[in-house]
Amino acid sequence: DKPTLAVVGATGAVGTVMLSILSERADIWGEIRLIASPRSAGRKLTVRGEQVEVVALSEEAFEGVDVAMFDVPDEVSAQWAPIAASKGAVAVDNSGAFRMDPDVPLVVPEVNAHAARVRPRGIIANPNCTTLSMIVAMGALHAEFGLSEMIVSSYQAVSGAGKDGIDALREQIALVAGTELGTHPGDVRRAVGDTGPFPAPMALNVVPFAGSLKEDGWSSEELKVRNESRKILGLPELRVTATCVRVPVITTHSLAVHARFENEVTVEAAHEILAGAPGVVLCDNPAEGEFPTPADAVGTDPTWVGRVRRSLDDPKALELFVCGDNLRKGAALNTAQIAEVVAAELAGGAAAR
Ligand code: 11C
Repeated sequence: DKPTLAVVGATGAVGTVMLSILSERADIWGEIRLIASPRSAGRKLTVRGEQVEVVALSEEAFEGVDVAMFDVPDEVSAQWAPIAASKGAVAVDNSGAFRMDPDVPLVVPEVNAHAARVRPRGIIANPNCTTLSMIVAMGALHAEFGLSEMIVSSYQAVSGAGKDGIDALREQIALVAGTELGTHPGDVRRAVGDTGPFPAPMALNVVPFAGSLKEDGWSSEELKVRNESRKILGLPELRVTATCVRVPVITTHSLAVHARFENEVTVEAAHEILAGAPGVVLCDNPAEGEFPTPADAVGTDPTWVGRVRRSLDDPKALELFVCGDNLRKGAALNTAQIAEVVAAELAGGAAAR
């Protein structure tokens, strides 16, 4: 029998992308049950070309479910993923609620698929989209050269803040289009007025803050990049510094990475590794204007890597620019891939709980 999959948060920004990804990938699932808040119950959504009615989140909704994906806010996952697990499902959670729990593996199948098998709580966590947008490429380079430090600057799309973020940027672009704004201090801010979920205008601007403020001036996003990279790569002492910046892009996060390794590196060797790494596309020919940009990477599955250079002052360090769709590999696709790893394991009969 094919396993039963539940998608919790089916109507949200990531949930919507999830339904199209489930419709595109190999059809390994029996029933796909769509679960959302009671206010969305009864709506019909299309998955695998069929209309499926959304059911309200409840304990009974998890009856007979083998794998339950959660694309919901942290507090909803914190409450409901353990309930799904207690009902016998493996919960694959895309929120931040369990990522740093030592009893919950944090999985990127191209990097550490093996970790998914050890899940004492019956929960597997999916990383933050910013970490995910670079970690497949960094995992491949680490496997060859041994990573010792990363200094990261992100250029994050507004859809990382959900549908409200997309709506805010679209409205702001409409307000500034065709004007001469952007030439005097504060003119864009006054024209835009309410900045929505962002702490400053997003149109005609870049904003050096994403997430919430944590200790010593770090943002939650910057700490997630550090902590999650360490856990996924199995390098608890890895030196990681991130500065997370929001840019006026709808979808696809970009990151500039300074990566230092245990061993000397060459651009040629890095190119060869990246070109052969599953889930990575090398796009690095600046003489021909070829490098990744969010406008070209959006809607695609791989991690796009370009601008690979060896640091001029350090033969052990590389500079690179990476783009990844934050709603696909950054969220829904990675969750779907983890669920597929679990389904394959269940089919093999190897219980891991
Ligand atoms: C953003 N990366 O771009 C965030 C959104 O921990 O899953 C995802 C937050 C998370 O705003």
